[in-house]
Amino acid sequence: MSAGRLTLAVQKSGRLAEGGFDLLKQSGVKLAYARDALMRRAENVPLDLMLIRDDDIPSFVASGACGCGIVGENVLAEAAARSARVAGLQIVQRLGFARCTLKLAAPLEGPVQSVADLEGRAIATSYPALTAAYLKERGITAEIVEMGGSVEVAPRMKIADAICDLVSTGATLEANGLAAFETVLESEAVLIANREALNGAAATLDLLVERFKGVIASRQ
Ligand code: PRT
Ligand code: ZN
Repeated sequence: MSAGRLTLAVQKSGRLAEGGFDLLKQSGVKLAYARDALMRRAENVPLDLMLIRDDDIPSFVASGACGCGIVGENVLAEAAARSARVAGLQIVQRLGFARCTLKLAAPLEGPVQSVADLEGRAIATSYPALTAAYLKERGITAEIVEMGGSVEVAPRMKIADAICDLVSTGATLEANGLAAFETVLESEAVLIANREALNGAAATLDLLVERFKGVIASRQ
């Protein structure tokens, strides 16, 4: 990371990458061609992109490896529940894309139809810290089964009685015979920053935020 240049962590590929690159393009940021798979340099702004998995973005920003990053609130909240350093990061700007909701869901007409029915049951999720915090707040004791993906198959495979997973259109739940009964977290992409790790590039962050705001306003 060179002094005076801002490093922005962006998902390498996926839903956040798509929206993130669109936003940067519409904000007038021109990226230089690069063979480097990890870093992309902007030509017309003192900005470098670091392309990583979305799950790694909160810790890269918290550690100061990147001054700022674009991440889903779901990933940020899960990481913040595990790390005080991540919990101390600031959301600088809400970005209005990659909207989704972390929901509790269970098989239609099964024994779990409400939060109270979760007592003593098993819940599959990729968000164990958020799920545990939610259950604790409601005084419910349940087993959390952590899964890296394909959480929606867990009830059918008898791995769990319910799931806590991201929903956008609801098509995945429907295709798997599941119905949502509770919202745990509403999420969208957000710009997070570590003000202590800006490396002399605070003005670039301000410029980026102003341009992002302009693009977001023009979309409404
Ligand atoms: O490789 P990497 O770890 O970077 O990518 P990833 O596979 O973890 O993430 P990716 O690209 O799938 O999602 C990145 C972020 O996009 C998430 O962390 C959310 O902030 C946001 N997002 C928005 C979503 C969805 N919508 C979404 N629908 N992330 C995942 N889903 C999945 C969900 O898990 C479920 O399997 O889509 C399915 C449900 O979609 P519907 O439309 O059928 O309801
Ligand atoms: Zn991920």
